[in-house]
Amino acid sequence: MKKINEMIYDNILKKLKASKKLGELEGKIISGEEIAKEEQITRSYVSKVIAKLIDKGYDIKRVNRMGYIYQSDMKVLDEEYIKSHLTNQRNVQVLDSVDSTNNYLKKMKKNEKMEEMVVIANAQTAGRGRLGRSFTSNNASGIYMSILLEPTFSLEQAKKLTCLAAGATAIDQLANVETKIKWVNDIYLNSKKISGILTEAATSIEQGSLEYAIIGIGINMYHQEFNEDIRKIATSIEDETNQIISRNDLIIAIINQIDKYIQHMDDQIYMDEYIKKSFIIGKYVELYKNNQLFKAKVLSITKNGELQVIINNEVQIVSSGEITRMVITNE
Ligand code: BT5
Repeated sequence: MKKINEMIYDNILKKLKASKKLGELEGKIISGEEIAKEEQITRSYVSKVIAKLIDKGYDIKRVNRMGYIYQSDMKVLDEEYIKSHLTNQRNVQVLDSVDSTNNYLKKMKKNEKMEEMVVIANAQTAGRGRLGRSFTSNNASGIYMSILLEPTFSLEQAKKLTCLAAGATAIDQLANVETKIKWVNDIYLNSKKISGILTEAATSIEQGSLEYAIIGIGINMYHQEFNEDIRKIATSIEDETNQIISRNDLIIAIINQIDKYIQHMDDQIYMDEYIKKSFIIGKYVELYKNNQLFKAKVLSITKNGELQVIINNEVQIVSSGEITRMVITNE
């Protein structure tokens, strides 16, 4: 799409916002023709600008042949607001669209010396899960963010960052729900997945030390039409609770909690939270290890975030790196 003129974009947004009076749920209807005339642009240009606003998270209803109704900016990401509410100062960048926020930080890190930062995208064109799997994140209905961390901790501790991020209870507090964790990186609400975490790190081979770590977090916030495969297993906070939670507020709460956990990493409080929320303890599972299938019963999760299981009457410890897939079974 051709770049949209910023002044026209701002004018249209202002006009839409002004149509809604304080205390009202939505603004009055504004016709596309009226906007086009005032801005001296075509109606198709108006509809392009509206599409862009919707992509950014503005709630704007299209009314067939009549125009547009402005509803709210509750879902719109606000760089400055997020930045000013973080306990630990760090740079925050909001993007309209990117292949993957994890990739973006990795590329930036390669090209320049960069301090700790957070990048958040309204949409990802190639959002990634673990082991080459993909994460659906193609519109502004979720949080898709990556946090770049400088190593204030060891490589051993970095291996537990996924558990640290998953143990963060910000979703529960803000949405007043009780989420559960499916080892190792999936967060569930009412038996469906609402969030996934992808932690990646760069190490120095010579020194055997950590160069940096990236925690990537995807959260389904608002209703969206998932494709058939995902629909069966995924849900969003809105679908489960009927609430529209501000993405900005949840982002702030998550980052602040992660920072707090990192500050007290040695205490491993996060691991207690992680274990408490894990729903696979006591369950029977099928584990895929080196393409081989093992039937197991989960006994517990260790302080290192590994799974303690019984396989063929023998107690074994398995780490997430060894397991390519895990399916919960009845027995
Ligand atoms: C994950 O992997 O769930 C990790 C997802 C991490 C996404 C964030 S977004 C910001 C940052 N940038 C990235 O590129 N990634 C991170 P995994 O456990 O491997 O789960 C992937 C599987 O979850 C897929 O194979 C689908 O079955 C399912 N899935 C895909 N999209 C989903 C969604 N939006 N909600 C729930 N499940 C989904």
